[in-house]
Amino acid sequence: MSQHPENTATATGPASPENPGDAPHGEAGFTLIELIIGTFILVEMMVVGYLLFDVSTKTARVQSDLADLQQSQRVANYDLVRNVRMAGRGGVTGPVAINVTDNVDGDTFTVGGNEVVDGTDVLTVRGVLSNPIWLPNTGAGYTYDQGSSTGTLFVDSLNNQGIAQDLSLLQSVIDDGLPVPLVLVSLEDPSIYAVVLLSGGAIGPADIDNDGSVEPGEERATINFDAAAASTNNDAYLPLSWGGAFPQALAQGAVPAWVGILEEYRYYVRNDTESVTGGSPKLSRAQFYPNTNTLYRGDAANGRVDIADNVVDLQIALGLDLNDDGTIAEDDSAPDTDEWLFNHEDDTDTDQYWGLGDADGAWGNATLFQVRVSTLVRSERRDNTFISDYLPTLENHEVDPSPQPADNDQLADRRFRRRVMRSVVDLRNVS
Ligand SMILES: [Ca+2]
Ligand SMILES: [Ca+2]
Ligand SMILES: [Ca+2]
Ligand SMILES: [Ca+2]
Repeated sequence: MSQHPENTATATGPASPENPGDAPHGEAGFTLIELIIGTFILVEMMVVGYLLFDVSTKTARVQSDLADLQQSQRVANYDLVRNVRMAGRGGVTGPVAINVTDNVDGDTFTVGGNEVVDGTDVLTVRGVLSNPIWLPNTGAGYTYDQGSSTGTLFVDSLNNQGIAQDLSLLQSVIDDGLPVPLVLVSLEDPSIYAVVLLSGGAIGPADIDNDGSVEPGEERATINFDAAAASTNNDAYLPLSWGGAFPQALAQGAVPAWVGILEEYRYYVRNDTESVTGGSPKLSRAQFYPNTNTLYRGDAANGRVDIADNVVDLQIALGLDLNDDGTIAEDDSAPDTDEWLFNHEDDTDTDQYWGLGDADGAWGNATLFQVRVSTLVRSERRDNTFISDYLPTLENHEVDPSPQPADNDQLADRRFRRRVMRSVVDLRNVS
């Protein structure tokens, strides 16, 4: 308590030199000049601050655009590569498994009623891609009647090796009467296969292990197929068979080695003209009944499953071993004569590869080893301080007409940041 008076004395003591109250009168405020200079400095600082803020905002935006672009491209390539890798699963080969519609005409070409960006490629992938592959019951029999071109086989909930088989897809396809194709693969020669209409059947309890009683879960699918040319979709299905028709090896009675439901997906760059923002092109995927233009389950939603935004180009090149030496020769200086199809504008000799069943040219006889998938993705927004690097071509498709943008349209295209991603897929199931 004895300290208090001293403290009080200090507080009420003589004014210190720092006390403004004691300052000379002339220094009490700012002169007009000082005010002007001070304001000027303040404005300068605000301008600098704004510029720094603006630069950092722009930098952040560019970085976020680049991150979006890379993410979009990863998603696109992941989905493409995964399905290309699976192409041919279930036994189908060559152009049946992988096909390309090269540099489509955007004015006329559509996929499932959707517009496609001009000059991009459409990639068709076929195989038993997401569906199960079943081993038919060898004891229950297999019939094929040459007169009516129809047959029957049996798939059990446990196969001959005692492994469980999921019959739910068969159940739903039969219940819904979907005109899907079966792939039947010959037991004698697995390179021989048929693609035929699944025409009906039934699934029900059966004593599949022959122990005299039907236990829970013991089920047998009776699958009817129809190889008559006039039957639904068979004009599209039968040509996908080995040799282009129902093969003799399967007509003569041996149980197929395995069976599956063939799927087909088409990847394309969708011209999103409905978007209110002017439409960013998208990588999209459509599912069809194979080799037809009928969407799976007749559902328009199966015509456009959008995978990634801002994908402006999809280009596919096929590595075909023309000289049978087991490798794909690449020659960047002579892409017109190497073993890649569709990496040069002179790679026009394509009908042989496409002609299902009548492949007779060099490309048509060659083994498909590799598929090269290239995507060009751009940022969501233009950056008006930026011109992207000159990209003359992506595979056999022209991207930039000239090194420097020659008009406003070309300049507008080059204002986007862009990125090419290229993946080479070694095919496991296609030979
Ligand atoms: Ca192309
Ligand atoms: Ca039983
Ligand atoms: Ca070669
Ligand atoms: Ca070439």
